[in-house]
Amino acid sequence: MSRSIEIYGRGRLPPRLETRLAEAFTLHGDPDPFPPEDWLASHGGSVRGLANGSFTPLTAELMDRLPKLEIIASIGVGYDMIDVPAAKARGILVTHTPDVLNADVANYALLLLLAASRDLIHQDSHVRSGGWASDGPSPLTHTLEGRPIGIVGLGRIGRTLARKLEIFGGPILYHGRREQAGVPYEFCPDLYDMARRCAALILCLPGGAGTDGLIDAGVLDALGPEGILINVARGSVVDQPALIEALQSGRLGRAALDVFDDEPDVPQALRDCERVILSPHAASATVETRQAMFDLTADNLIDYFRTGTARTPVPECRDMA
Ligand code: NAP
Ligand code: 8YV
Repeated sequence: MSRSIEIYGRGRLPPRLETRLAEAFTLHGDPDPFPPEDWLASHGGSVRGLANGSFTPLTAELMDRLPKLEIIASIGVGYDMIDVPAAKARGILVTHTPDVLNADVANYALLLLLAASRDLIHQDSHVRSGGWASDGPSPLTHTLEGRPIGIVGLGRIGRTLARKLEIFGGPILYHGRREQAGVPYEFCPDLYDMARRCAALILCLPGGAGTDGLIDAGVLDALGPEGILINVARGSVVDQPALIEALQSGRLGRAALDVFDDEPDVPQALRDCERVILSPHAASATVETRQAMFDLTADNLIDYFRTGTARTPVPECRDMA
């Protein structure tokens, strides 16, 4: 690979990715989360590739300051923080890291579902606090066996999760913009109807303008006081104030959230709420899966500059790779 190719590593790159990119290219680290004027003036004109953390917004304005940019390699499968139409309009290819994280993200959704339904956090504190010894066992919970479970977004992660949910023996329903061919699960075109029928809803769809606030007060009410909401997708897909209201009032049973509106800031009202399990966007955070994501990010950049073709362009850019 050629050292004459300059790559901009945005956000704090993980060491494994940094090492691979530094071996192949001239790698510029991020000066501060946002590049100051003097950095842009000295490097902006020569950067040809960019590795972007999936929480870091990448705007048209920044692309305009990088006139030689050819490829943005996003570290993660969700790319809602990148202005893809603006990138395409400038001839910039965008790649992401699909599939390599399906199993661990699905496993984490399952973990959150089981923990919420069996009240695991409270069971743990009941023992630690001495409550078990002083007051006896904690209240009974509800089983998931044979209960209907709904997945919103039956894509790569959603399908992986659906297969794992089959162990509970209940109906698996899904909602999306269209029915999927060849899956043994029931398609529900009406999200409210699906929420009414399900014991739990698990969100596995992309963030961004098309899904903003899709899970609104009506969906939460349909899920109801015994219902469980699991979000491993993006905070933006849920109306967060409506969720807080539904949890506080008991109109929604429980929630377990890996993602939030304004990460890493989580509203105090959620942090104070006993009906919710909170997780710091950790669904893909295993050593093995993160290594696979970092390697795929590096491979996309290396392959692109070696052959002109990247391994995993985002769907909107497949005609460019
Ligand atoms: P995917 O294969 O593209 O699947 C997304 C699914 O969402 C598709 O089946 C799509 O079906 C559905 N969908 C899209 N727009 C929709 C809408 N407006 N309403 C309802 N359904 C819609 O993506 P994936 O690889 O499974 O990843 C899904 C998302 O998970 C990512 O975009 C990311 O935001 C999130 N994620 C989070 C973590 C984490 O750490 N918590 C890790 C990885 C991924 P239709 O086209 O039929 O509607
Ligand atoms: C990661 C994610 O936490 O892939 C995604 O869309 O949200 C997660 O896998 C993130 O990408 C880490 O960079």
